[in-house]
Amino acid sequence: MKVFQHVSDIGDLKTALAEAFEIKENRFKYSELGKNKTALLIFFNNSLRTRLSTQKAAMNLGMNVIVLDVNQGAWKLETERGVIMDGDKSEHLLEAIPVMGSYCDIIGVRSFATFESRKDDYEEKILNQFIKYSGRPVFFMESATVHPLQSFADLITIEEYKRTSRPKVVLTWAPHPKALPQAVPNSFAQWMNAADVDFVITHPEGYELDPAFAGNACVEYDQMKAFEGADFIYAKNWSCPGVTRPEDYGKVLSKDMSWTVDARHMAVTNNAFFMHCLPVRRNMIVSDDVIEAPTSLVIPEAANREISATVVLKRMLQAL
Ligand code: AN0
Ligand code: CP
Repeated sequence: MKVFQHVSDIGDLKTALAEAFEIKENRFKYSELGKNKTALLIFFNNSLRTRLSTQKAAMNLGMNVIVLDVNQGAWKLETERGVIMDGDKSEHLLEAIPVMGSYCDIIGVRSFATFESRKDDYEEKILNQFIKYSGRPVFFMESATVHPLQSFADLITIEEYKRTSRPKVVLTWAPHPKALPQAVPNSFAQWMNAADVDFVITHPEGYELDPAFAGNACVEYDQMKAFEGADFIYAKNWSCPGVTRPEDYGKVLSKDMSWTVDARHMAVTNNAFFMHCLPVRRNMIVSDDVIEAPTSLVIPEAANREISATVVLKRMLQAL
């Protein structure tokens, strides 16, 4: 595997899940594979889980790890070609990327949507430059439009906890004070569409996900109706994807607190498990009682980030 961006990059999901459970059984099984290989993890944005779980995954495989927080200590980077660099940016991404590539064997990058241009975000302008100029395999640690390590961990979690062969999985929008990216719901939709689940998306009008990710998934605008009989509730806020009105891209269109997932919502489900990628704002996205209930999977879900990252790095090491 040279790029880990979309669900298609991981190939057959049953095989990927079998590999995940093999690693979960013994996470050090491939501890010789990464000997004298270096993973470089580049963060343009904050992180707790991705930072720790991906480092742990690299260490499971015997790799060396370097972490760079671009905004803390590195030179401020220009990303546009052709600009006269007479401002506060000291270095261009076009030099920085191959330099970073020269110090490692595999690169992971986190670079969120900036919401400045829908086109630039959805064309993955930053990550595509890493793919093009680093000379290394690149895995996405949440880009402008996708968060595949999260979705793979989510799939592993659903596989572990499902009580029926084809569970009903509901992705629900929930309110949040600030504009958040669409990367998590985009990837979750893409992975659920590829998995053997009954998948439903619910959100207020205007929050329609890009069809490249939502595919043919069922969209139900009545949240309570969507929750009926659900086996898994996956909550997430996202800002306007700008599908129906491009001028609204990245905007907060609703703060409707009736969408906060609480006991009233969970009561109509099939005693559903609650999932969220974290970090989560309590009593905005989900009530205290729902996230603290025995049916809340947020901690095992986060723990599975180590497993998804180990599988992805293992595949990349095997293809070096
Ligand atoms: C980010 C997001 O919504 O994409 C990261 C989630 C993993 N969340 C925040 O910025 C709060
Ligand atoms: N879920 C997730 O990616 O968390 P971090 O932003 O803390 O890495």
